[in-house]
Amino acid sequence: MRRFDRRPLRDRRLHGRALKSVGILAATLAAGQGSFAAKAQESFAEASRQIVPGAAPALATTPLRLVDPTRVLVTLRSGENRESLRIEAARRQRESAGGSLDAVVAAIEAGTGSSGRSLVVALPGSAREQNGRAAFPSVPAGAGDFVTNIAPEAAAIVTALRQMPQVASVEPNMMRFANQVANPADGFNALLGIDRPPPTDGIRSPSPDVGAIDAIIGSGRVGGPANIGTPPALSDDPLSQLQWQLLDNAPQAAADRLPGGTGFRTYRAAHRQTDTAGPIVAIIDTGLVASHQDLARNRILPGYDFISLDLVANDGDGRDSDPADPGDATTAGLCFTGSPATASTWHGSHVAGIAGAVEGDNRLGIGLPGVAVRIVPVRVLGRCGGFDTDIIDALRWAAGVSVAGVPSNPNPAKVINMSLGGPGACPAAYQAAVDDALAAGAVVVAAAGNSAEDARQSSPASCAGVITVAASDARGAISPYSNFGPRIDVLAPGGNTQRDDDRNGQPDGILSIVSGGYEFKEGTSMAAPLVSAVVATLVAARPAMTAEEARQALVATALSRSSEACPRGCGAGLVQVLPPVASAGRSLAGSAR
Ligand SMILES: [Ca+2]
Ligand SMILES: [Ca+2]
Ligand SMILES: [Ca+2]
Repeated sequence: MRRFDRRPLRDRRLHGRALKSVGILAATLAAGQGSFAAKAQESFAEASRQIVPGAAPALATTPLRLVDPTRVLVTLRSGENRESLRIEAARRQRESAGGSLDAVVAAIEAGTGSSGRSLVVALPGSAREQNGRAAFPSVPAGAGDFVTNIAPEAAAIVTALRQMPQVASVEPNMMRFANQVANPADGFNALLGIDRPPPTDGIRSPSPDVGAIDAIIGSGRVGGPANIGTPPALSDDPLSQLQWQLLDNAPQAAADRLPGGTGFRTYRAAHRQTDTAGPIVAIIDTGLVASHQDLARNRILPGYDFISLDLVANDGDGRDSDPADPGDATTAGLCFTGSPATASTWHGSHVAGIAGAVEGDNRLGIGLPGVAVRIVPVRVLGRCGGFDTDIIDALRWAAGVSVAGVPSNPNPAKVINMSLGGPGACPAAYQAAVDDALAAGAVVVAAAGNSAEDARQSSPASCAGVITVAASDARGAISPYSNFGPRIDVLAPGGNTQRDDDRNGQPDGILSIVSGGYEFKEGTSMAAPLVSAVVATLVAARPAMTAEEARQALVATALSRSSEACPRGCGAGLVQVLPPVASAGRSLAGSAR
């Protein structure tokens, strides 16, 4: 999360680790993959003893909130709706002297995006964009009421709305961010040959990534001495050998298992022949690079682009039916004064690939985790992040709830993945949208956030009813960037690109698709979609499963963590997918037969 404050945090963390004589991690960034050979000289047991996730520094800086000065989120009390609010405002307008409430009535009448108890109200007096750059006030989190940072006439409307008995809350429309840690792995991605554009010939024909990976796996050229062993293939997909998160779980590392494994290897062995029409998983993110060769095109369903501001959208228009990801690169100063230039993340494609958007056993790239899910790409994040107003509409739409001004989703999702977030406890407007999605039958999975802080201070991770996922490394220990605490439901592999605990000479990031190839990333963003994949296996066995039943099944099969591996709380522990006959889902699966 917080794309813009990741870099200083990472720098501090690296510095702190270097002081703990794990200086090879700092060298990783400086020297590329060569430092991983040094890392490989530690035994796995030695590495496991160095679990110090609690050593991650607390955030020293106050994170910024980027607030849209032109819109607010109004959440009404139970039983109220926009019409009852409008009537109340009109009554107060008649009784007031001087027409001071005219603007309030007009704002309510023009309110959009209404769905039940939620309303988006436009505010006068400011712009979101000036001269092609964002013009958002940036407000330090916890700096008090946002109305002090918006135009006086807008603040007057907010104050008047808050006085209406129908109104439960008036909240700022904030920016949220992808929960991806700034990626240090780009240096060795060149080794994989993935900086090149994808080949355009047939999907099953030989492709550069196959040859590149042959040069890496098992050769010792990169990994140095003492590899644990070349893992047996998870599938026909050559890069699946780098998908350590899918290995089975065991206390001691071996060729086909890791302490950080989740059991998908065995699961897939039993489910290779069932790749037809799995559960529908919506990915609420940056969109999808639909031209990627490894995408399972017949399992990508129509999505939607919910980004309303073109500065964010980067596609020349507002909302539309095309969720393709045109990139989210920014120039310096685009998002706020002093914001750095950033490269495109292709975050949504990466997340979708982890959840199962790729083709399995096609002898290309990476493999599938569990069942062959169908993917609904829903675009909400672009340049600078994404607004609450767009994310909340997207969440409802993904679940099949109607959203004003948008055609209904013909393929309501059973699982909704949200690898995004921002500072602060769950806003009422988010909770209302989550409640609507749950009521529609969806299971909502959210990344816990990457601020190394209590997940109760991040949203939507902190919203009631979502499955909140912290990130772990190949040892099954919480990753140092991961949020933690009592709000976490389960831990899942999000990677740690500063470690090589599986001893293959590659950083232990999570490999997935990006524009032009594949990339290791790390973050709770990468952990959440693997939990979505686990939920998909549960839902495949029992389609009517509720979100709470899914959460209980995840908790029942998770492997509890020691206080050393997870000192500040990661819920039930490391998530596991188990074949239905052996899992806590057995009775659930059985009842569906
Ligand atoms: Ca658009
Ligand atoms: Ca593949
Ligand atoms: Ca590795």
